[in-house]
Amino acid sequence: MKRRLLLSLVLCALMVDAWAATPEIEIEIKDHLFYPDVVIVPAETKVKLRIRNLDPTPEEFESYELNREKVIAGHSETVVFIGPLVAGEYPFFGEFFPKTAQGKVVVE
Ligand SMILES: [Cu+2]
Repeated sequence: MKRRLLLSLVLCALMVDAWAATPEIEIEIKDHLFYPDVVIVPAETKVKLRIRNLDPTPEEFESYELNREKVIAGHSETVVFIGPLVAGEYPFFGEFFPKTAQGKVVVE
């Protein structure tokens, strides 16, 4: 019983540590474009994307390669966690305005 408690305390500490170390990157959506449209992140690292939609219309952050899909209401923000990923390029787009809203995550 005691040993189990100790183990869960250690696991908990590790999780807090990993969470605190998660790098955060901000992406803005404005006039149906992503700023920046190229996001560079380190390989094998979990990354937090904070996506801020400055447009009055909703947008959906979507990426087949990242296996992520999330609607962001107008004038609001959301958080999407990605990774850990191997080096490469992972395109994303705004599903509601796919002609203009395009970008990619470059993992290196
Ligand atoms: Cu979608």
